[in-house]
Amino acid sequence: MRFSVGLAKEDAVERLEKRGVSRREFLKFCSAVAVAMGMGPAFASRVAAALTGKRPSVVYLHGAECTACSESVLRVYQPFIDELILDTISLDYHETLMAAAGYAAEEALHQAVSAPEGYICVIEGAIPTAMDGLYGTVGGKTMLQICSEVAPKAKAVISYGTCAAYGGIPAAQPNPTGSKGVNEVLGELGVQAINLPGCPPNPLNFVGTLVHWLKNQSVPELDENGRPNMFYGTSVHEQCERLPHFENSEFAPSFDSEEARKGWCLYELGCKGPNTYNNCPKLKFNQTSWPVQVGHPCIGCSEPNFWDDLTPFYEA
Ligand code: FSX
Ligand code: SF4
Ligand code: F3S
Repeated sequence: MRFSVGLAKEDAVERLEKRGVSRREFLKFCSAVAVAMGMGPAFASRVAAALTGKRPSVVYLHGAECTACSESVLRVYQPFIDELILDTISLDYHETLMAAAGYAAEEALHQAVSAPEGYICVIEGAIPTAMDGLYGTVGGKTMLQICSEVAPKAKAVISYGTCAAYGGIPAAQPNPTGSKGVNEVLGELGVQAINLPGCPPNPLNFVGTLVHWLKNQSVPELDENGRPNMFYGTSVHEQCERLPHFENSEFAPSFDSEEARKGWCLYELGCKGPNTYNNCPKLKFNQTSWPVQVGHPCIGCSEPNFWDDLTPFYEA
C-alpha cells in the first residue's frame, strides 16, 4: 500500500525516470491526455504539472461488474500504468489490486477515509440494491453499505464504467439483483458522481478527469447523462474514419466481405455509432485501435441502458 506523500515536481519526474519512464515518454503520455481533454499538445506541460504535484489519495471501490474497467486501466502502456499512474496518484484502497488482504485491507480503507487531506472516491460496477444489497458483499458488508459510507464523504466521486454510471449489464432486464448506477442510488445522500461510461471505458478519460479535478478542484462541464462534455460531447459516428463511406451510402454487407475489409461503413451490420457519445475513434484503446477500426460495430456501450435499448447488436 502507498500513502499520500507530497513531492516536489522534479523529484516526481526523477522518480519516474528511475522506474524506467523517460521524460519523453511521460510528456508523450501527457500529450495524449491533453488531446483527450480537447486541448492542444501545448497543454501537455499543464497535465504534467497536475500529475506530478501532491499525489491525491484515491479510494477505489468495486460493485457488480466484470472488472474490465480496472483491466483497461492496467493496460495503459507507454508508459505502463504501474510506472506512472500508481506513482502519480496514491491508490490507497483497491480491492482487486492491493496486496493487503483481510483486516489489513479494511484498516487501509479506514485510514484512507479518515485522512485529513480527504480522498477521491472511484466506483467501478453497479450497486446491487435488492434485499438490502445482499447480492454483493465485501468483507461482510454490502457494496451498498460501503459505497454509502465512503462516497458521500469524498472530495469528488467518479463512476468509472457504464455499470457504475447507469447500472450497465448487471442492471439489464430482468435485473434480479436490483443493480443501479451510483447517482441513482446515492443521489439522495448528496453524491453527484462524474460519469465516465464505456464498457470498458477509456483510461485516458479517467486520467483526464483527474487532471481537470487536480487543476481546478471542480467538476468538468457535464452533459445530461452526467458525462464530461470534453470526452463525450461528440458522437462516435461524427469522429469515425468510416464516415465518408456512410455519406456515400457504402455499407458493408457482411463482416467477412471485401467491402468491410476496405473500410466501408458498418451501419447495416448494427453499428450504433450515430447514437453513441464517446471519443473512441479519437483516443483509441491503448492508443492503438478501437472497435470499428478492427471491423466490429459500435454497440453503444457508453449509453444508459445500452444492453436493453440498443440490442439486438447486429441489426441495423
Ligand atoms: Fe461494467 Fe467494469 Fe463493462 Fe465490465 O468493472 S462497464 S461490465 S467492461 O468491467 O463495470
Ligand atoms: Fe457511423 Fe458506425 Fe458507419 Fe462509423 S461504422 S460511420 S460510426 S455507422
Ligand atoms: Fe463502446 Fe462504441 Fe466505443 S461500443 S468502446 S462506445 S466504439
